[in-house]
Amino acid sequence: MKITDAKVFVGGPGKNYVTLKIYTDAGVYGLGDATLNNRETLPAKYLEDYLIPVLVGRDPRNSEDIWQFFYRGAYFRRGPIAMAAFGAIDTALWDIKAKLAGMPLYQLFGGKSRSGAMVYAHATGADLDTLVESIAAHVEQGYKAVRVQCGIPGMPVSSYGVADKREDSKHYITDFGGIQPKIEIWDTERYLRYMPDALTAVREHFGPDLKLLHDVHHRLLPREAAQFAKTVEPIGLYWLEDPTPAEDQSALRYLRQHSTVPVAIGEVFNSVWDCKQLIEEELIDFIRVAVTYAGGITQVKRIVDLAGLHHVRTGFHGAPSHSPISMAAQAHLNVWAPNFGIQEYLVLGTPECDALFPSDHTLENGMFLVSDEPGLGVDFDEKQAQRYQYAAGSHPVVRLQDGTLWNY
Ligand code: KDG
Ligand code: MG
Repeated sequence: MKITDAKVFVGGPGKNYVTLKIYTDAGVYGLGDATLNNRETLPAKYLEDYLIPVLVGRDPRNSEDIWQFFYRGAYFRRGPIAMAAFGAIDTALWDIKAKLAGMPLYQLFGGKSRSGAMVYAHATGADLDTLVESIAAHVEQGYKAVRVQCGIPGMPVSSYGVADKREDSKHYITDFGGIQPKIEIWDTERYLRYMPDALTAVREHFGPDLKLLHDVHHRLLPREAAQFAKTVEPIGLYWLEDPTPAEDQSALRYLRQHSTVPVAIGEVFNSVWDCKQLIEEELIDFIRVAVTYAGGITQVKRIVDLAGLHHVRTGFHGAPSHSPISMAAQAHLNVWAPNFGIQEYLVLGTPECDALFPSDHTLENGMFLVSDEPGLGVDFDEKQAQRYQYAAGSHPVVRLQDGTLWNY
């Protein structure tokens, strides 16, 4: 059995999804997602120039060997661009394997450990009242867990994860108005003064059962993060995400010594090596890697297994940038993983997105219910894909009030 061709498609409704389709001589094809948010053309180019020409002719069933071949063969290993490209190939090969087996993908991992995966949605408000409304709307729809991000009084531009307007809430991460980034202003002191009270008010309003998550998006120094974690401890957060910049992993030791707040990290990690120290030292509670740019299913499954040895649960990244292909791959991992925690899930299901990626995965009462179709259970409509093309976009860039650059 041989791979006969592979194509890359860039574009989508309001997103630059990077979709890989691998064709075989057995009449079965596989799908992968290499959407590296805001740098989408790079994994696409990596696939087209360096990987696809070497992939054609290989046996698609040897997904492990193909992964190792590209990873070791690159010599300059890891990094989000390469890992997104390898990940797309790997996901497509698992899709092919499961289709050949005539089974939904989760069966190849060991079957279902649960009926569905609890997801969390994003609630956002430029002020506390709007945030409370946004949370209430999610609770009404059946969500058991929400991430809460709130504007900070006196902050000149809204802070991370805060939509200026309610209808912006799914698009605040990327501005598709061109390659020139918007500037956000950050003020740690105001954040530290305001956010604990805002989170307390939310907890009091919604009671003890709703799972509340909060994303600091790498903005605090280790001592500030420890102080924040200690202060918000009585609120009973489900997790505190990315309290410090991801590069300095030992910073988490300081936080751990001062607080028992559950910590979630890893959305910018690309390999098991990035996760190793945090997991082995038990400095985190949830690992946030994504199939999209952490090397695909082969690599992420390895990370999940390592995490399981250290009581670390999964909380895969699921920002709106991921396409339904990698969200489906994660859904299969989620129903299998013995150490599953929660899944971030921003409903992608606009009619345009459903037409481009038809699937019968469903979301019911805040639970993601995985399809039982053979493979990933998601398809890609090449005709629909012709409607879309790449649009330049950018994440915001963050500065302090005096102009100093800070972490987005
Ligand atoms: O591309 C960057 C986004 O994926 C990121 O900012 C979203 O932090 C994020 C989250 O938790 O979803
Ligand atoms: Mg995050």
